[in-house]
Amino acid sequence: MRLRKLGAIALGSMLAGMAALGAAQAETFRLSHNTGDTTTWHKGAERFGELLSEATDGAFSVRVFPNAQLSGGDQMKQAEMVGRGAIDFVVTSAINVTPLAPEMAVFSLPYLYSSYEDVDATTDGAPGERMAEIMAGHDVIVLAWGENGFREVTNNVHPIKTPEDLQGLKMRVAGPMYIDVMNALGANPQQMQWSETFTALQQGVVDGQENPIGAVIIPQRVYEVQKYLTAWHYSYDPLFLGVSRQLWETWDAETQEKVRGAAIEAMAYQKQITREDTAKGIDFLREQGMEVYEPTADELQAFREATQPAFDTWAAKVGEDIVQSFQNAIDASN
Ligand code: X2X
Repeated sequence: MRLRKLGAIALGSMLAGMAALGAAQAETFRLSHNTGDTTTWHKGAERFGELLSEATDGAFSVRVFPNAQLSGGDQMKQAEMVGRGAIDFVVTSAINVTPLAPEMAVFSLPYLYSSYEDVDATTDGAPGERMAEIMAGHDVIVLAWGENGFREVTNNVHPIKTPEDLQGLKMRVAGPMYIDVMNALGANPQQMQWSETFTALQQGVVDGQENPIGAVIIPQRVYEVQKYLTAWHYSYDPLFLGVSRQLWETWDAETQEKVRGAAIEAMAYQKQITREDTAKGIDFLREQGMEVYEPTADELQAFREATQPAFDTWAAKVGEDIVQSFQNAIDASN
């Protein structure tokens, strides 16, 4: 009797274990991004995981790794790792893939865009498709565009109102194009990982940096270590959600549709919260004690002229025809 009961218990727990195994058969994919876990990048990535899990009735799940952990802290290396199948998904910004695909620098050319309408005309149109094809050539399938945003400059030395105010400032930059832009403005640029920048600002290793307000500056509390912000809108940076081609090609068309659908919805959400947080961002930053300067049209023109040499250098690297296709889409939207 006793033995029988024990046997029944053993069988019961074996069955429970098998059921748990069945549930655990959900495939878990790894998604890398290169900002902290408070940003709209992270929220968009988490939303993608939820939507994908729903769309596949729990068969797929996503684990999000912030701060470029999966690429040893190197934000520029993520896309290349996705390309060779070492990482499944990535949420990253165009700037970070320029070592792999220099054409992606087109989005961030200084003063290419004047408004969100301009931006949307390119990411939602033929230029966005063309850039996705270029990324597919590097085995990264772009599933949807999101938003890092218009990049604004902060520093701890003095307000920046003219290009002369940047003279000699030590500026942290994310990638190679910004080295040329900052040099054109007379600053001393230094390329650095984003995950190391807060400490570098805090310790005065650099005087300033530039990043979007809603997606990065506010959620990563840059205002705690920076006094001055100038809303000069000098460069735009899109995000994209991408998947490794190797993984993508293991799925049938129906599954691919589910994955793409989840990505589009998640990035639409990410873009929406980024724009909302940016719209209320300047007031918030002032409340936190930052001195925010909003340049006049003439002052913006002076920044535009000063950065023109860097625009020209990078337009040549990107390819004139790509730059032209972006400009055409922007003109058509105005
Ligand atoms: O490193 C940056 O400045 C960031 C977070 O905006 C990018 O990934 C380009």
